[in-house]
Amino acid sequence: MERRSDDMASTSNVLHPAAILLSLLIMLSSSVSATAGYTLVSTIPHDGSAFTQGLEIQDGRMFESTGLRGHSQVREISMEDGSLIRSHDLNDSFFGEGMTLIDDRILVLTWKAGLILEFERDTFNQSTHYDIEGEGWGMCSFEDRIIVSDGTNQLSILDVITLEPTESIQVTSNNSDVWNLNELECVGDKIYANQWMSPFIHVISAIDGELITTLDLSNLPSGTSGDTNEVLNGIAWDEERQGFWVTGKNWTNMYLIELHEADQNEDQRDVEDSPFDSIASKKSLLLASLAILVTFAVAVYLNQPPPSLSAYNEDE
Ligand SMILES: [Ca+2]
Repeated sequence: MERRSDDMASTSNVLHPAAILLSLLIMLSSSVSATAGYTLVSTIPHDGSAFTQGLEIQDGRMFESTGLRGHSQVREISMEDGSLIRSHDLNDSFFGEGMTLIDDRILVLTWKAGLILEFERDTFNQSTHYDIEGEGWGMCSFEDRIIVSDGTNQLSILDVITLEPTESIQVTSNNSDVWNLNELECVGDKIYANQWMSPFIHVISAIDGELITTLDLSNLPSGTSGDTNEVLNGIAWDEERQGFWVTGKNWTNMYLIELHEADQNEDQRDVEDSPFDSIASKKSLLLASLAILVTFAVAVYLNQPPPSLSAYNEDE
């Protein structure tokens, strides 16, 4: 018993080289999955009465969909000063959600009505509608497919013409599901997703649903009323300015940000309040803890007390 307790004591004081190496490998792997950074490029006003659910830019024109029954609209917004150019009220029974544009079609999701509404882009006249299963939260589109979120960890893929579902993507991060996916933006081979009730935008592979990185926008000034529903929601890619416009529900500003997905921008470190605020930092802490546990387990498994302690035991 005494020898065993001595051996156990040795593992807590002396690290075997293999254990140290393993720990370093785990620590290094944790530093690879960094949080994305950003640079704030421009700020313009945003209608504080707009419960933003969808945001998209097409050919230098910005469109927005808003929610809440009796207040849901599809709108066109000036990208110069954020002013309202025109709007169309949705039926009072609809709670508007995300939106996307395909050529001259504007598609607007409804939350629980099981419908996607289609409007003519230049008249805002409703042209048709499509049935969907379940809830509608966010939407974006590539040339050949539409992506729809429903607040879960699943993204549905719809045909651009029929809006029939063709398949789905499960969004994961290191085999853990990523939930509450909301407003979306499709750019290149990636899907950018607001996470409901968080300041995060997740960057997701459109190929396999794997989380690539996460952007923490908690330092952007948000809504002014203190209402907890005033969360970040709304992301649109500005092709001309090569940045993302972001805003939130009832936010009074919109922000153009340049995204640094590899966290190579030192400025971002100044933007973050605390390293413990970011998902990546939390992940690093988790992995560091795991590294310590693995170190301990390997040392116990190897069961090799240091020479000094072995000598002490032999002397006994
Ligand atoms: Ca969008």
